[in-house]
Amino acid sequence: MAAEDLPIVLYHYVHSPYARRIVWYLNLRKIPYSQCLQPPIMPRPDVAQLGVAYRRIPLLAIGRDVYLDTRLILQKLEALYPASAAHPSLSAATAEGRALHGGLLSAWTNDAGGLFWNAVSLIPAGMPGTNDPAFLADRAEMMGLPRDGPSPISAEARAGRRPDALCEIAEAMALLESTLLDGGEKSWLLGTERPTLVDIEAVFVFAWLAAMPGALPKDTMGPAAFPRFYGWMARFIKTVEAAEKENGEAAMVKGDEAARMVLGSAFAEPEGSMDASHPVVVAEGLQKGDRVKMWPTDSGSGHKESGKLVSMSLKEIVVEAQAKEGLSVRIHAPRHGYKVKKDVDTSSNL
Ligand SMILES: N[C@@H](CCC(=O)N[C@@H](CS)C(=O)NCC(=O)O)C(=O)O
Repeated sequence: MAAEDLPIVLYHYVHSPYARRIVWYLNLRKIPYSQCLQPPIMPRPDVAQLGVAYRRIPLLAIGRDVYLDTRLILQKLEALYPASAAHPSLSAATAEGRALHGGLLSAWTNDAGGLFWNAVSLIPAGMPGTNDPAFLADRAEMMGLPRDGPSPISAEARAGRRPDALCEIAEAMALLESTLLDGGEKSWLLGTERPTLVDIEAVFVFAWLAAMPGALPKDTMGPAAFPRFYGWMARFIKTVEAAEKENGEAAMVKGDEAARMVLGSAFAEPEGSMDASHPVVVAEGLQKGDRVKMWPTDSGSGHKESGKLVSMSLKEIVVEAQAKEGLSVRIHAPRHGYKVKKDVDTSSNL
């Protein structure tokens, strides 16, 4: 069965800037999907019943394959849903554009110390929900810290980092203003007629901040300071809102229904194989079928997938894990930012 015929389920919550990347993408390409809304803090039993330990948002299931991390999710959607008149591609047509969205921009925005992490420090003190002790304890756990210790994202801690974070974000706005948005009338960063993945990669952190009153100082970092940048961001928001309206809201499914959809499906991809020359495969002596643990290294590292290693390449790690009722799912993570190790605990599933 072609991937296009399988159900897509997005597990997310609406305020997640990472989830917005996927919602924008799906709407711009008019790819139908269902959404299973999740609480903003753990536990997430809807995800657990798939046999998935990952604690971050979003996750995307295509049939019985579950994809972690928006960087891999976007690549997979591009590969599994080839461009057609009904679903136009968002890939860049040029090598420079593909280099930007194929890794350079996503490292700039996502990796430790990148734009997303600085943006977290700019969340205004009074932002609803962010001072809730349960939220702070949850996010401390996500960062591998004691739940009851001083929070690295309390309003006070954020205020301490604010000046440096403002510099990082201002520098990033100035870079776009003076390079990709410089010169001539340009709607999108690559000068294309429609937005591309480059726009999605570059805009998501800024769009999140711009929607939080008080996050950015208007005088020094507003439209007067960066007119082309703000014009581009406003165009992008307008375009994705129009696409969302045109497609209608994605069907909402509860956790049990979502699990039935996922577990009752075929796999979206063939099983894949092990790249025998992969440096990690060689160093760890990994083989297909090994029982392994797999986890992200930047945050949420305490939540480790546990299952059977299915395939590994320079781009991706795939582990088969036990879901409910004796069924399994294949969990895909990008190699960048993830670790896989042989599991010495033989009581783990599969
Ligand atoms: N690199 C990941 C980052 C995802 C991420 O950090 N998501 C945030 C929400 S925006 C998260 O999961 N926060 C903790 C949580 O919701 O449990 C990706 O691209 O998907």
